[in-house]
Amino acid sequence: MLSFYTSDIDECLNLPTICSPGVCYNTIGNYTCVCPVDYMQVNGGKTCMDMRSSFCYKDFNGTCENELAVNLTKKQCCCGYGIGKGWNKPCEPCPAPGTDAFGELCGSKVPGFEIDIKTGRPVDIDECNAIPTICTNGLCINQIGSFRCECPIGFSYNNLLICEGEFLHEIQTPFSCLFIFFLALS
Ligand SMILES: [Ca+2]
Repeated sequence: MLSFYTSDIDECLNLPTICSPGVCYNTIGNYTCVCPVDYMQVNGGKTCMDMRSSFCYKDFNGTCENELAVNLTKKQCCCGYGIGKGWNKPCEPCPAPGTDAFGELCGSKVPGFEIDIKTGRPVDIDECNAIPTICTNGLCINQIGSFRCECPIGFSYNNLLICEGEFLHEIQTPFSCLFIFFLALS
């Protein structure tokens, strides 16, 4: 016989990884996640967010490459615009933008955005604020969906996301000074 009341869906049974790596408890019309140490219950207890800080790598080419100078959470590393492609030791590749896995981790399938837990809408990630060492020696400018780093003269933006001092190409001889010097000698 059909119940007059809405029958309960067991989310824990239907979506076994919904609380991963936490434990899912089904309730009538709802569910809640109990999260392990270093994970935070977010989204009103609907998911567990990984709060562990670990190595973040700018590039991933079969293995993690170009380790950044600061440890980040997986979310900080993988979700910001142009930050990381790999995380942790041993190395875990970040999910590819546009995939469900990316959406699950970041809240949005588009890099540079996260879901505002209050409104449920995508909001820009302020990479300049979220990642302490980003754009070291330069000026970090947050942009909607991205950020940019302006390096002072003599510095260039490197693949570790910092402004690196360039070696002076050569010390140019101040010809005018030499000319005056020879004039003085003659
Ligand atoms: Ca941004």
